[in-house]
Amino acid sequence: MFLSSVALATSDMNLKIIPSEHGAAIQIDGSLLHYYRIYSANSLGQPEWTLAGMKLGEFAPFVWDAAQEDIPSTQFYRVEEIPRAISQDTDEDGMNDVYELLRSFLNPMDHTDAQRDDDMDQLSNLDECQNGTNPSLADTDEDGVPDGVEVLERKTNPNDPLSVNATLYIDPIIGSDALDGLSPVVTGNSGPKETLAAAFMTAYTRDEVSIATGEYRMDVLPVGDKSITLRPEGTVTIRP
Ligand SMILES: [Ca+2]
Ligand SMILES: [Ca+2]
Ligand SMILES: [Ca+2]
Ligand SMILES: [Ca+2]
Repeated sequence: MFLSSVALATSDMNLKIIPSEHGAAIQIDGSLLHYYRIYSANSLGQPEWTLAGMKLGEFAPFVWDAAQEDIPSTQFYRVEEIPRAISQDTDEDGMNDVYELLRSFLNPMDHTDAQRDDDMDQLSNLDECQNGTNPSLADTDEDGVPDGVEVLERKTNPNDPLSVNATLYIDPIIGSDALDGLSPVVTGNSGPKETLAAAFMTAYTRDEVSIATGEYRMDVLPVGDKSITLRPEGTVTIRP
């Protein structure tokens, strides 16, 4: 393996070529305050350097081994040092390089991971980055309501467990179980549920259920172990 390295950065970063089980590797005397972009080229005269890898600085000198990264070994390498505090977004996917490097399932050189939903909570990884939620945990604040439901449906704070409370509405006249239950009036997909069962099924613990005047059937109510507050708004009759 033939390695050459040219430091681009403003600091006096120390690079060394060291032996590795694949031939040779670059040892970077990095710092925790920086991250590094490693470029490769087939000849030093080549005008375009190709981005071959990225790595966070570590406490001690660390090694970047081209063979382990599946990069051809007969190349020249160049290392660029960038302060973490002014992280760039190399793949231009909206998530900055340091955010991605800190999470092993993200790749700062692949923009397609921004639209993936790795924890299946309805928020893409980019949405999670922008909302400050955990992209590998479906319910960041552990209040029982998934991140996607909080951000997209309820407009509650996904990072505050006390923001879980929502009022669900039921109305036997204007309601429909196809609506989301989050509004007392019908606008688009929003509006009251029609049945007690549908409202209780949709509710999360610490929600209130506002029950409009009217007659309701006593369904088998799927409350489970939820703790829900019921608020009758007038004369509510429940018949078998
Ligand atoms: Ca990115
Ligand atoms: Ca997600
Ligand atoms: Ca999440
Ligand atoms: Ca939550």
